[in-house]
Amino acid sequence: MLEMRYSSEVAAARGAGSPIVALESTIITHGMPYPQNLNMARQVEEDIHAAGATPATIAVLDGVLHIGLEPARLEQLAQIDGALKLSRADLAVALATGATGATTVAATMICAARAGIAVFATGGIGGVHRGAEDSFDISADLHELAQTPVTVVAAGAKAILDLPKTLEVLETLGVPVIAYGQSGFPAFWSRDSGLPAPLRMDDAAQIARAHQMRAALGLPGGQLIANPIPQADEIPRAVIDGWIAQALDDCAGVAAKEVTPRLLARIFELSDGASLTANIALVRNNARLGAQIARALVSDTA
Ligand code: PSU
Repeated sequence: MLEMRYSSEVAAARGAGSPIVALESTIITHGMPYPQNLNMARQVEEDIHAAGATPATIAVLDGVLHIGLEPARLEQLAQIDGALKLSRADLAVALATGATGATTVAATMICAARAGIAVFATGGIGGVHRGAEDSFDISADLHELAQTPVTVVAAGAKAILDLPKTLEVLETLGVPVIAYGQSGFPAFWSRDSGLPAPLRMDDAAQIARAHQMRAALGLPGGQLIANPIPQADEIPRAVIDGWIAQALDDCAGVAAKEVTPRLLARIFELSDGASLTANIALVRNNARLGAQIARALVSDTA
């Protein structure tokens, strides 16, 4: 029924029991313009190789669930106009109807868990949008973290969101939010949001152990590893906050799945590309940490 197609390198890594890091595809189709999106996707895969793990970019192509994309397929996905943005609600319909779409954090977690992949690296998770008290716009990513056992490495939640409310919802859902190497919760393009992170860990092996402890306790859900953007690549909060405010103003009236892509695209324009440079740097940084965690998980279970 469900056809999962593994790339040759992911199939080999599964066979050998070697570490794999899942990657999402919405960041490719909806998060960045072409050709930077393709360069980013390739660089991130190389970073994971260099760190001793195998990348598995996940997407739905013509109704087939791909776990790992061969280079030609990755190139094709990066250029598709009108690829769907698939979250938890859309995944089964896309597979049943032969559609082509990219997976969000939520959908990538579902597919990774299904393929036995425990670690997933992305840019920033979705969360509670500003004004959610009126719009009720809360990303399905948060509920996914509460129910699907995948460790997600992200640079916090995107700073376009209401970060205090995002942290509140994660707490309500019982999702461990663990800052890596610092005490503050990172804010995507900037290292610090000014908000304390609920938990802190400084070591990939300990993060891997915490992942296993949740399973041992019989707890559903994953953990969010909030990995700050490297210092040299960050955009100061005062600077990015100005662009975010302007973008929110310019995108007033945009709703649902369109909100995040439109805001990211507007901030890209306003920042003259600086937001994209930072975004690429933070995804690569998350990929490297994801590979370390995946390696620690494998050596712990060997
Ligand atoms: N990280 C990035 N850029 C992105 C995303 C993550 O650096 O575009 C995507 C992820 O796929 C995430 C989605 O799940 O943005 C959030 O969308 P929404 O707010 O509509 O749930």
